[in-house]
Amino acid sequence: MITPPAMTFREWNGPLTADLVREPAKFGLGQVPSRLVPDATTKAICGFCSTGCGLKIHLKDGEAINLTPDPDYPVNIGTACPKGWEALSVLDAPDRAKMPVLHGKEVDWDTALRYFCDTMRGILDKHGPEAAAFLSTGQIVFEEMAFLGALAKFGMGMIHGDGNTRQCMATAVTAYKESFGFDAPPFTYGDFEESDVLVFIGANPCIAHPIMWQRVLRNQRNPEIIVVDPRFTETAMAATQHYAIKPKSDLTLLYGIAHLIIRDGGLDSAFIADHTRRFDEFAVLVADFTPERVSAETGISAERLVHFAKTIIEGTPRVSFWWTMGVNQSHQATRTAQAIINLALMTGNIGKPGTGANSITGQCNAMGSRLFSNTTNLLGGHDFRNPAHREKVAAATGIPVERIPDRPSLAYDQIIKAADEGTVKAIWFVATNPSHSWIDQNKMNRVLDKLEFLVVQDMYCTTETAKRAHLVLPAAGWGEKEGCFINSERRIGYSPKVRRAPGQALADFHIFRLIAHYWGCEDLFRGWQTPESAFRILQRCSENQPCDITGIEGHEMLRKSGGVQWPLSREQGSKFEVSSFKERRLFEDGQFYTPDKRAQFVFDPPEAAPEQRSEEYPLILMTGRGTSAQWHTETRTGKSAVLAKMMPEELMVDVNPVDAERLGLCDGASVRVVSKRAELSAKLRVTTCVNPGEVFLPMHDNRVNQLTHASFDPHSRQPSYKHSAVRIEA
Ligand SMILES: Nc1nc2c(c(=O)[nH]1)N[C@H]1C(S)=C(S)[C@@H](COP(=O)(O)OP(=O)(O)OC[C@H]3O[C@@H](n4cnc5c(=O)[nH]c(N)nc54)[C@H](O)[C@@H]3O)O[C@H]1N2
Ligand SMILES: Nc1nc2c(c(=O)[nH]1)N[C@H]1C(S)=C(S)[C@@H](COP(=O)(O)OP(=O)(O)OC[C@H]3O[C@@H](n4cnc5c(=O)[nH]c(N)nc54)[C@H](O)[C@@H]3O)O[C@H]1N2
Ligand code: SF4
Ligand SMILES: [Mo]
Repeated sequence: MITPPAMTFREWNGPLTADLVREPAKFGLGQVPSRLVPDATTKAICGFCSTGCGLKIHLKDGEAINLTPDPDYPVNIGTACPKGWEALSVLDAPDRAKMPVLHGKEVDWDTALRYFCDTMRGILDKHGPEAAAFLSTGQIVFEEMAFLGALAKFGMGMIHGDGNTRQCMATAVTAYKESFGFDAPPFTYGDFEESDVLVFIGANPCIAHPIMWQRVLRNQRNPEIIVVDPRFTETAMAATQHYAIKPKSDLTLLYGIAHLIIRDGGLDSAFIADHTRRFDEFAVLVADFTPERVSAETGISAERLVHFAKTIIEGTPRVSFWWTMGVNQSHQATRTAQAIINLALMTGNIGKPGTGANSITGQCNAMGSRLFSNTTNLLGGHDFRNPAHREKVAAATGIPVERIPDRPSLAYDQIIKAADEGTVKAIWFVATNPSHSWIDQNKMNRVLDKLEFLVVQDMYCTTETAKRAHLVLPAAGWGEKEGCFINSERRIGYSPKVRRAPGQALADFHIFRLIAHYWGCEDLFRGWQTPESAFRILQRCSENQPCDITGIEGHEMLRKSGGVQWPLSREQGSKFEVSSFKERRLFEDGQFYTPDKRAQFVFDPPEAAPEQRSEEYPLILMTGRGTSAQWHTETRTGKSAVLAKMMPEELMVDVNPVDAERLGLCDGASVRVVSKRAELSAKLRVTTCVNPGEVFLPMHDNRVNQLTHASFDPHSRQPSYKHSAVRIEA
């Protein structure tokens, strides 16, 4: 039992019983914790994007009062973007969730947790294990994410649970698994600096990953920078070549480039023969993608296509390919990502400095969610369907094997469909705000309103989803709890607790421990006392997997070393020295994770996007990030006065001058943007940054997803947020 005066940050995450929720003050909740040395500095990892910047947190009397970017962290080397600088101020917002709220009334934790367990159990007992689901996030530390997945599935008996990473990274996961045999982004950020040619496809890092872009700017090799984006973005402006293709014509373009690389002698035949499979069939497919055809379908002239291919051929062997949501959010997203992978494989641009087929992740812990959320994959990148994998994870976690489901979850959209049809009756949302962020939002909200039980666990009580919830569980946020994130280059970084959460908000980790206790399954989770003990369990789950992290000596090693990229097996760990392990890329030996160690060419012919222009809706709406100061649904960044100055005051819709003239509208006009599903008002921004026939809206306004057309990639089930038909009216 812990005694209050000796309370430390670590111990807050320590043993917990129901006493805690009855007498929170006794356990230090509502008091300033006493361990931290006054006026000292500690190190953390930013909790917004997947760049994973290191921050120095400055403390006074045990509380974080300020922060500065960490000059010694290998990721950001002393820089941070506006969100990182403002990470502490958004914790002080007045709408922080401070108490559990049940049917609109504040209640104590004991009442909330009894209600949660009674209601969930009632639904699962009455309707079976498929009647309740959880939907989690890439924005909490992976020890918490794994705890949620383990608790819901192994403890409470759910089968279905997915996360907002479905909206974001599912495509890259599926593409890598099929092509490389495991979900394994191969790069290290050093590759930004070591490339001769960087190709960005459907990515706008100047806005979405500004500190990765800083790494590009450090490149001393005078690189060619190619951007493939229908819009003339900030990144396209900084590039040396911009290909403003027709929306969703990427697959055709990439096959056309492959065609030209074959035609113009750019193949690495030795690499293809020794390390890949199915190239010959791929070559047959791309033979039809002549420059003439590709030019007609993409809107890029044949001469420019040849120049694009020539740049890759001449840049080889140091060409790196980078992609983000312009690719992952498409009706043929997985095949498009694989068309990028195919280009890297056929030119041998993989496993060497400055190369790679590199998917940039989105949220601070998207990579952690891919490996450890226990949703699509069983903990540690395992397969629920594989009996040997279930046995292994049972042994590693001490959970009886019969409690591990023998099939993966339904995908997010399938869970929502099941809720619409009434088979899923309860959903528990943790750290995600789908009432704003899900595609075809009005439909989503109608489904949410049908649920018998909607639980939201969030830092703020005012999110669009929390407002619809029957029960809101108040959560501590970044900086108010400890644990690890895994960034885009597979770097695992530790972030400490440097603030006290407001009111009775608790770390998600604590909430899960309490639920295990109230549910009566805490015996199964004896090993999950603290984030660090959960980390140890997850290390055991990762053993002998491509993502093996058994060589990491706990959180302390991560704190001291500037983060560690996976894998780090026990054997590698025994030789670990910071200098030699600072930057590592995968596949240096040309050995992939497939059974025959060869990477696979995967391809399918291009198809048209489901919703096309019509007379009534003649424009294609694209959506995405607006400014580097805005984060998603703005629950956090919307609370900073500093960031507010860096974003537009009103929603602006970008329209080409040709369309504006046709509509007889001028810059700044008030307009309505109308799709088959809904309409919204916005200010017109007349700009050549979008092509005629195309318009753009930032995703941060909570009405934008009312317009979007719900279509999904068939393999990854990721929503295609960037292709809907609309019209504009005065
Ligand atoms: N400031 C800020 N930074 C963020 C985030 C944030 O909300 N705000 N979110 C984070 C997250 S979770 C993610 S996933 C990343 C997303 O990072 P990005 O993917 O870079 O951002 P997006 O703006 O969604 O989309 C990138 C580009 O895709 C283009 N695009 C649209 N349609 C097509 C197409 O058919 N083909 C091609 N080639 N391109 C197309 C858009 O014009 C856009 O410029 O950002 C992360 N970083
Ligand atoms: N139209 C359109 N829509 C899109 C996209 C697009 O490009 N266009 N992009 C999609 C993409 S890539 C993504 S990733 C999604 C993001 O969609 P969401 O996940 O819905 O967006 P966020 O605003 O990041 O929501 C995270 C929530 O978690 C809460 N939170 C933060 N930290 C914690 C914590 O530690 N604990 C708890 N319990 N809560 C916490 C925040 O307050 C917030 O409410 O949006 C998708 N939606
Ligand atoms: S680039 Fe990403 S990780 Fe770095 S400070 Fe900005 S939001 Fe944080
Ligand atoms: Mo994302």
